Amino acid sequence: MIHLFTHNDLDGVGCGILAKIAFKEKVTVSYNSVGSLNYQVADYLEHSMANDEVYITDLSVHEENAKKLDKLFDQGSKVQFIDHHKSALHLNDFAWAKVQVEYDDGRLTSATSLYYEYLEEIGLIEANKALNEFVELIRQYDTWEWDKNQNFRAKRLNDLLYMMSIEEFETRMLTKLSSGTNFSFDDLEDQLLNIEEKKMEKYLRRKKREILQKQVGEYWVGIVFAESFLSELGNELGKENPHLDYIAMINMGSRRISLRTIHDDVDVSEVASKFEGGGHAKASGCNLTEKAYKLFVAESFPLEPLKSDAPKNVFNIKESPNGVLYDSKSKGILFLTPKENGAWEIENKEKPLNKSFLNFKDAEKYIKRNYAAWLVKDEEYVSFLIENIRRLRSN
Ligand SMILES: [Mn+2]
Repeated sequence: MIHLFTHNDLDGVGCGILAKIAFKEKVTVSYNSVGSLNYQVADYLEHSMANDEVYITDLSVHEENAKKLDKLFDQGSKVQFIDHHKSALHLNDFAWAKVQVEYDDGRLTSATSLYYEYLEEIGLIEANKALNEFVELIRQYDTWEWDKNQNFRAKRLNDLLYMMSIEEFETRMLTKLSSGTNFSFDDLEDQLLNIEEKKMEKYLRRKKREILQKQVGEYWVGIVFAESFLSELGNELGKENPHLDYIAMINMGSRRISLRTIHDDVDVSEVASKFEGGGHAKASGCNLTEKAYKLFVAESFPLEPLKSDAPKNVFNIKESPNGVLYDSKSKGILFLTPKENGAWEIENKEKPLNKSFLNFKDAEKYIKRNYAAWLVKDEEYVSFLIENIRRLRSN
């Protein structure tokens, strides 16, 4: 038998689909989470037969499994490991491993693109236009190149996977790819994706109104209870609240926290490591441990959600040379005014705060963090300016 062990995300499933095209019914594909791969591989190695072939893609094996695979390889079995994660580069010491993070031209690789090239090279798969497109969409999704290229087809392909079971997705893709011409979504898939997008927009709007802010350790954190569309939600909340260091999305059911940041000087994998977790600098996850529960849930429960900035203003806009008006529950009205050399000052209910800020961003960060202030609507701004025009002119 031929076995493929691969990741259960789009890049891993892409490898599974390629294996089914190459080996047809001779291959058994097992989709794994990061946590389950080594158990599955160890279990398989206990029962493997002499003429079995084993492929592992998009996930890394630990030392013990690597040694066992090496033994199998030495005995003449077909073993091939293909991955694109930096963390697996050390496995290149083995003759059966191919780990490559980027191509010679600088583009990042994905497991699906590497596996596709491998299968083509040894003549097990024949390249065609549909397959090229399919593999490239997955590569762009997995490396986030789609975001830079605004390649929404890549994003939609990933969304489609999460809207159905892996088996159903496989069947659909295999049918689509058998035509060999262009890779495109059919009407039903387009409709499903449109409905899902509407659902997501509604969910994000609701969650944006539920965000709380508090200090946890050295950082200011935006906290929201959520369990769906986490990457989109984390990204939007981060962009909408640049005064927050990171966003923590709490799933009470699974007792997990997802952490996201848009800032280069914040590393959320470090935060996650304090609560039995880890990941990347910009996106990571951890357990809702007792300590985390106290900091993120119990202490935030009495807080009120943040009010968002008025979205459609023409006059009261950030960095306006005429000044920018905010309101807050604890301090009342706050008026930010530009001074010479780009500095900004704040007055609170007509009295200066006696603080000067290097730029608008710092001034806004200060009132948003300390007073949970929000940008008021144009109407309020205009009446404020009319009422205060004399005083402001004489300043
Ligand atoms: Mn991958």
